[in-house]
Amino acid sequence: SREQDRAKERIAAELDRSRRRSNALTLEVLDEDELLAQHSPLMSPLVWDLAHVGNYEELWLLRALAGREALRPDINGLYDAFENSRADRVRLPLLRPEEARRYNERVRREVLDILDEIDIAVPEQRSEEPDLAARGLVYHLVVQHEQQHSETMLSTHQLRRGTPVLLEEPAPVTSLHPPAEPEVLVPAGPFTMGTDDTAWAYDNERPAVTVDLPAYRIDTRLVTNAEYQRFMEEGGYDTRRWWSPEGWEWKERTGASSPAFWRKEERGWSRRRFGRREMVPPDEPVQHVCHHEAQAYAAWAGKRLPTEAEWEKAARFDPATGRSRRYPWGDTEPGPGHANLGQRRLAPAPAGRHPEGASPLGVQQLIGDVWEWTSTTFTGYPGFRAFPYPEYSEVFFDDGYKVLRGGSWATHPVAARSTFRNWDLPVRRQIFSGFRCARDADTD
Ligand code: AVJ
Ligand code: FE
Repeated sequence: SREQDRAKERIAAELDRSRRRSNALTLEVLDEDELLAQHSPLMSPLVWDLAHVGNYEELWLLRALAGREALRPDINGLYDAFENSRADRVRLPLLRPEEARRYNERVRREVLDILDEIDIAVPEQRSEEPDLAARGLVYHLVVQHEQQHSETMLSTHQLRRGTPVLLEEPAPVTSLHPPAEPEVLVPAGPFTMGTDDTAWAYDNERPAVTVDLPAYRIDTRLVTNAEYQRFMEEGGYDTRRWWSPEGWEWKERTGASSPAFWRKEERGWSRRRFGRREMVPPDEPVQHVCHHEAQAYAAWAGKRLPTEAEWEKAARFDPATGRSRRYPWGDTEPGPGHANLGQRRLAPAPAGRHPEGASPLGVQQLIGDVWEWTSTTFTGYPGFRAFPYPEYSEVFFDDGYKVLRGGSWATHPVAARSTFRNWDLPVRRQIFSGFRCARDADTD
């Protein structure tokens, strides 16, 4: 059908776009030694991510969906994230960069060869159960997976030492329209959290559930570098009462006294960003803070982190209709005017750069810029069913991982929506993480 043809054209285009970005972050900018090297024990060698995305594509689109035999049974274990930890991957007999390129190209050729034959229509018997092929779900998962690894690769680039290799578009020269008020009141009442979408959503976003929240206030903007510096200058890192017990223990153990990659200069604070040293821009949202730092800042500010449900209600709920939207601005897909996504610039944008992306209540920058820490531990929604495999999200439930929301400047638009859930350990800060604060409605 015409509709399927169009959906398949989009799939082919998105697959191609993800691969261009994966290659641009690896084969095109670093030599073999750098691709094979481990730049940090927190991250895989870049050549692992590169072949892993191809191997994942082979697993889901050739073996699981089309029933093909394994192309390289000998390598599947190497690229299984659960068999080998990130720190150990450098010692595996990984495909060399040129072999990884050839392997990925072979997988992709076969994927495109059979795309025509796969039926991705919505089945007659409309089932609410997810199905690998229907609505293109498994293709969309593979596209999002590779885009997520391109963000992972960027974290590796940020940790890497040596000559800078990444280029970025210059910051746009536009006037800023920051929110008029620092926070908004979100009225009490139920809203729809999560989704029943079985075309793009991951299992952990399903099913849609009604959540009734008391009224609360949430910041209309992200916490900036200047604001965070005030916390630092007022002794934030030396004042135990702002920190949780685990947070204080983390701070004492690591000796942290600023966001990651910052350094004190005579003229103020500088930061290293993809190999270049620059002064910290005061108006940009703070990033590379861990959950503990975000929580301590919020306590110092007389506020707290939003819960995951509070974040999602702020990002979706339209008080005029009572309906939950897909994005803060509505249901249309993100364009460059809505949000800072997709690695166009390699940094978050100051408040007011994307007023078109505001929520109905006037909250800005919910999508893009920085992943926002919430106070919620990652778990399944009531009625959760693992799909297509428990290792995507279920094995991380109730294990101390904190939920992050909204996507960062490094997130591709196909993996950014108001129901999308990310998670990481509360001590991690190599990710592009920041936060905004919230508070109960009845505190002044
Ligand atoms: C959702 C970012 C936590 O990187 O561990 C990539 C995404 N899952 N490959 C991760 C993912 C499998 C995941 N996060
Ligand atoms: Fe992966």
